[in-house]
Amino acid sequence: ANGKAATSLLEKISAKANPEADDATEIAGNIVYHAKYSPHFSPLKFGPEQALYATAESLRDRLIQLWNETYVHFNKVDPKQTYYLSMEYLQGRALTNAIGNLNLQGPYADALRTLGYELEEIAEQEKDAALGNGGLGRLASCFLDSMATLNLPAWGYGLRYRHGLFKQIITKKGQEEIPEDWLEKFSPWEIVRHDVVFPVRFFGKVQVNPDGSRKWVDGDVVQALAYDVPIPGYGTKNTISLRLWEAKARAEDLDLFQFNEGEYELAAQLHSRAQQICTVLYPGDATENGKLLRLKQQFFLCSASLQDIISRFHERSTTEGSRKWSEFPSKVAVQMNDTHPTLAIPELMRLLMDDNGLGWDEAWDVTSKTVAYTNHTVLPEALEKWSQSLMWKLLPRHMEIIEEIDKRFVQTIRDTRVDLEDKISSLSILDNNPQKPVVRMANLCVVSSHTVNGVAQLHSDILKAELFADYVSIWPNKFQNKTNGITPRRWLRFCSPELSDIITKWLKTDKWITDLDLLTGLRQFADNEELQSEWASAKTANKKRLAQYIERVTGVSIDPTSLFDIQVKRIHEYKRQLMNILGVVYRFKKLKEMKPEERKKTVPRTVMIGGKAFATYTNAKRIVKLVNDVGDVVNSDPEVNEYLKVVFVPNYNVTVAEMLIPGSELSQHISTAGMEASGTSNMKFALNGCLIIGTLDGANVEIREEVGEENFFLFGATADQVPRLRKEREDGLFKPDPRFEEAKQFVKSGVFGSYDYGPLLDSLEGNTGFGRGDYFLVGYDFPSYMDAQAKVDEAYKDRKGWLKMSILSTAGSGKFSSDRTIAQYAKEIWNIEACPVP
Ligand code: NBG
Repeated sequence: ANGKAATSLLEKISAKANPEADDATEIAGNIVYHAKYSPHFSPLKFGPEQALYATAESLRDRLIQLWNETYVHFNKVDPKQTYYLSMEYLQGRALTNAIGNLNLQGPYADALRTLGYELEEIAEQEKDAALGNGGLGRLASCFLDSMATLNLPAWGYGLRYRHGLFKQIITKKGQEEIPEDWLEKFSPWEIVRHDVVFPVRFFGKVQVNPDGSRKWVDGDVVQALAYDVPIPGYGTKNTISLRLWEAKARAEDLDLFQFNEGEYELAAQLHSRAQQICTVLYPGDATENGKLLRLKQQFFLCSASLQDIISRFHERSTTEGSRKWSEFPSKVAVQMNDTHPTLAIPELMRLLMDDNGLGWDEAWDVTSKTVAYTNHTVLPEALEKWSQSLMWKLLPRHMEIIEEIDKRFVQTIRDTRVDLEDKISSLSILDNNPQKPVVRMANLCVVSSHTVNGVAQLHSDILKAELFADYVSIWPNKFQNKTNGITPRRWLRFCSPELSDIITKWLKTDKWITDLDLLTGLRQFADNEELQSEWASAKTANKKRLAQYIERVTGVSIDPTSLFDIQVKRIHEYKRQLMNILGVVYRFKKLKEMKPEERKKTVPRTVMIGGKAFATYTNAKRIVKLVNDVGDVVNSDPEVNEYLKVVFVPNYNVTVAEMLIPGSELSQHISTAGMEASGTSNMKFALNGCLIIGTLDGANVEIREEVGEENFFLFGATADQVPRLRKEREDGLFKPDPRFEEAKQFVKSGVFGSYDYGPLLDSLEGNTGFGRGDYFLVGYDFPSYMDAQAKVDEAYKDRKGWLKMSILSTAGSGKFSSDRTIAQYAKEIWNIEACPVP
């Protein structure tokens, strides 16, 4: 469609706002209404972008209505509510999801067609809301979808970053980062709540009152202003909120005197300091300034959210008088998504004691019954530790409270557990090492929370056996597992409508969309030729769509009949993209050495790798560069490029994932065992009938159990072998496989260009002065990885066999619905119940 034609169509349809519109004509009227009367652009232009905003606003009307009904209903029933605190949400696009959850695809597609557009074309215009880094942020977004769908009384709380995760572009130098700009125009989904504003203090000092009570005073005060994003449930009226805070200075913080003197920057100092807080997601914390800003962000989220939660608790007081604080834990559950919102603990203590007059014991009782903590990693570098001096400076009252929590905890251990005497220095919250005194946030979480959970069975077992073992001996019942999940709406129903329709047809119901265990019903048809052929045509359609996308963004043309092999996730040494690309290098070398007729017998493959590297993570960036360099050489090699293509997919994000996953046939989840807490893309791939090559790590273990070991390409060391293997490596007892040596040598020979890969490859050596002596055991796992890859090729030659495995993979993925995960949190951690809007 073109904008001009659409504009003239627009003039033919009468504008009428009706939030309850559900047939195509009325919806079209609604869209036209917004194009005309909520104008964000010059009049008489109705290009695809204008159409997106008007369409989104027409949906928003309906969502606001449902939202208000939900809020009124929660207010009336007054159930216990969950508040999910997370520094990250990777929402992606919202249009297709909202239309799908409201079950309005047909009418919306028709309405837009009368206006000259295809729904898909309009959906394409939307920018991703990328307020997160990776799995942890996407998990939070899947959880919101499930909370709404399960009718749970719940809220998400986060920050409204002006710039989300950077945009990755690939140049001759490798990855470059440019700022992302989801709010460049504005987001049609958020609604600012000018009446929801809370003050948040930084710096200042502690004042001791004559009665001995303490109060935090002075310093800078910024305002937290709420922006709400509607989260519609699937097939329900319930629509909940993701509340994102923005930092603002007050008008009186502008120093007019200085301004009139011409000192503009000085005059607006507080404004610009407030603005910095929500400017970017996760600023690099390598510098002192970066650290301070990140800590400010964390506190800002916690303080604003808790003030809001407390005010809601009061708002719902009965006429007989205000509520007792002891009831708080029966009305409020706070879930901390990793340690990033740990400051919720001392902030809740402070609000209860200093602002509401509770004593220590009472405040502690309320706090520890309210907060729970999810751990998402065992990587030591990701376990947050904040410098005590920085904390004293920014949050002096909170440091007093943390000291007191620590003191009381240590005393209890001394009094009751003499056997743990020599463990106290590692169990305590404060690490008072004079070189570098820090606060250990994970310890503060474990000591203060009523429940601590890991995110996959293996990960939870490792937490209990290693990281938190001594705490387990103190509180054996505190620790749980909640295996992650993904929303089947976004990750199957909406991203692969073709496959979804086939599933619905064969199961004779679409109930699987909210009851994913029903997918097991596909098992009985796994051998059925008719299903197999339908399955194959859906996969082929998705592969073709993906091939077009790849050609458009990279210029590389790929063969849709080749095996599509994908690895997408943040680039990290423990995730071992380097093993993947070295495997590709080896395959390339062998293909080069083959005679043409031999090559013809091989299985053609397209290897796609995508993901962002943290801007200052040098080895990760080298890996990105290597994948691109290998791709350049392989793809332009006329002897080989019929049999092998290597593509680096730029700027991996939620929307790109929605394109890649449905078109995948093999996906790689190949982290060193014990290091990936769960992984969630593994679940998305398996659900879409993609087979996994992987290690026994994170949720792979459970996926393999569910889909059946014959449908999973397993390789590599197990988590319990890893320490011994590292030791052997150190002791020089490791004998590398010749294939591994050959692949590395080939890279070193300069075949892939002049970039110096020496330092990257040195990280794989056991006895050089560099790196960590192949800490991630790429060398050890390489031979079994290559053997598993050979099995993949063999299996792919058997087309029927492969389709069967693919169907069984989908059939076995029911467990990995985030509906299951959230139902378990609700029952076993939050103690909340569904509260459906009638
Ligand atoms: C990540 C893990 C993943 C896991 C997600 C969601 C962090 C700190 N952890 O394995 O690395 O799937 O969390 O739980 O981002």
